[in-house]
Amino acid sequence: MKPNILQLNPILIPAANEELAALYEVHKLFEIEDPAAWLRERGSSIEAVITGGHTGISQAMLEQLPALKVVAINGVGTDAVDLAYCRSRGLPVTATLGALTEDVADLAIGLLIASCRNICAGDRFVRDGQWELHPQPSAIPLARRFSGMRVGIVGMGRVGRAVAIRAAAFGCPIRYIDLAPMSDLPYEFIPNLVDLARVSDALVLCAAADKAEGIVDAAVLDALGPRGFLVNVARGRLVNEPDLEAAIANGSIAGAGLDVFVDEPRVPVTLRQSDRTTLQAHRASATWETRAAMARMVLDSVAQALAGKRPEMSLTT
Ligand code: 8YV
Repeated sequence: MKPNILQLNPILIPAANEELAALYEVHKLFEIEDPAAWLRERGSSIEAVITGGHTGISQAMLEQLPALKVVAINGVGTDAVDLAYCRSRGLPVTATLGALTEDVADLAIGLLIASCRNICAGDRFVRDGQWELHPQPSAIPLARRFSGMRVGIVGMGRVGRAVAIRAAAFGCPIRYIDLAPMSDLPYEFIPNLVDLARVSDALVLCAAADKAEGIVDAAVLDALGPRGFLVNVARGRLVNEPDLEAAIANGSIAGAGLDVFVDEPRVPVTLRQSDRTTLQAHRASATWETRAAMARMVLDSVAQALAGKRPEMSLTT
């Protein structure tokens, strides 16, 4: 009999789904009509869970899965899983460490350039026929140069470092904040976020959100100032979203490039309607290349755990 596994999020790589279906009895909770009833009846048979970084799994659900041998996160964020609880159960929680670094950093730079150069507003201007109606060059305000901008990176993990390398190639001086300075980095460490915002033209959020809710608030945005840009490719809840809405509405920052939001897929109307924002639907890792690499890691983690081995990508065992 094939082991039963529970999938909380779709995987978008057909070959990975075929492999999963060949090896396991795959139950897709997102397709089940009454998930609560299903979990009550069948939860005890589940040996592996596959979930997304943003979705994670609640402790209540974990408690309904007594035979569980692994939680395989198809992502790097662990903020939606109680790692301490999983550790206490001896349960491996795995992540796709390293698989999505380059794509997330690429999107951060893309959002930053798009924000500085008003690329999306310019696209709408041409697309909507506004150029023909307003052909004078002054119809679109001048943009802001990205090259050479002072970039402040919040969270110098894999993604933060990859953003730094890219921004440095554009001649940007880099400063960063993290829990402690990192001696292998050539960039200036600033221990306080308001101070970092004050000496940055752009703040790029790359931090884990486990213990950092609402760290970008009105004080940080004010310090970034009316010529400053915010980019978030990490988690929406790093930002105090009402404070960001106010800053965008009243121009106390110049703009924001956002891939993540507090209550996805709901995005506040102020952020949706402003020309100061460039928005994405949590897409930073959404390329064929990265999602295929992530799916491979997920498959390997599940296989290792069900074979009684410690998964190579385990963060808890
Ligand atoms: C993924 C993420 O898109 O890695 C994470 O933590 O939030 C995302 O990059 C998501 O996990 C895909 O399921």
